[in-house]
Formats: sequence, structure tokens, C-alpha cells
Amino acid sequence: MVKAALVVTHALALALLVPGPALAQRALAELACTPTKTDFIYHCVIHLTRGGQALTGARITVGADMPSMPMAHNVRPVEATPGKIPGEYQAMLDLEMPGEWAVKLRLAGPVRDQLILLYDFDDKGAHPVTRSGRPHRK
Ligand SMILES: [Cu+2]
Repeated sequence: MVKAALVVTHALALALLVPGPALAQRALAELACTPTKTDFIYHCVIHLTRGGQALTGARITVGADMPSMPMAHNVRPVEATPGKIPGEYQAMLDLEMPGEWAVKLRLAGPVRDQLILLYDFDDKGAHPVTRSGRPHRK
């Protein structure tokens, strides 16, 4: 009896260690934003991939929040439209101030998922925020 219980435990541990297909196939997104002539309105291109392939046909709702200022902003989520190349989508983000924003992508269609992208927005565009909290410049 003891041995059987051990075997079961071992199988369970393995199941937990091996990522399931859903996890391995998570969508990844990158943002490239350029400021427009209007203050804090950015034109953003979202590059969406899954398993290294361009993810096409997704419906993306884009929202934004400032982690450092909870409840301070109320940015209305917008629908992204397909961009020029497969896996590309574009949206205008009307942010209320520069700084660090958590851009929230809600995906529907072939993949249902939610992605949070931390980006620092300034007068040149948007840069991904690294774990150290400092914006990453290319
Ligand atoms: Cu703010």
C-alpha cells in the first residue's frame, strides 16, 4: 500500500513539473509605440506570437493602468485592428500622462488570454520595463 501511494505521488509531481500545452502555447506580445501630435496619445503596434509563430486573427482589447497610481486613471479600453503584417495589430492609446503603464491585452478569437505588458511611456515612445524597475533602452 505504501509503495502504491508513493507511485501516485511521483506521477503527480511529474504532471506538475511538465507544462501543459496551454501553458507552452501562451501568446507573447511586444509593443512599439510612437507619440502622436496630441499629448499622451500614442499609436501602438502590437506584435503577437504564439510558439514563435505570428498569431493572426486575434481580437485584442487594449486597456491601460498605472500601477503606481491605482484608481487614478480610467483609460477606456480600445479594440486593436489588424496591422500590415501577420501577427501585427494596431491601436491608439490615449494615456493621461507619461510614465510607467501596465498595458492590458485581452485576447479573444483563436486564443483567449490576458497579457499585462509593463512599459514606460515618454515623449519618444514606449520602452519595456525590466524587473529592476528601470526602463530598458535599445
Ligand atoms: Cu498617472
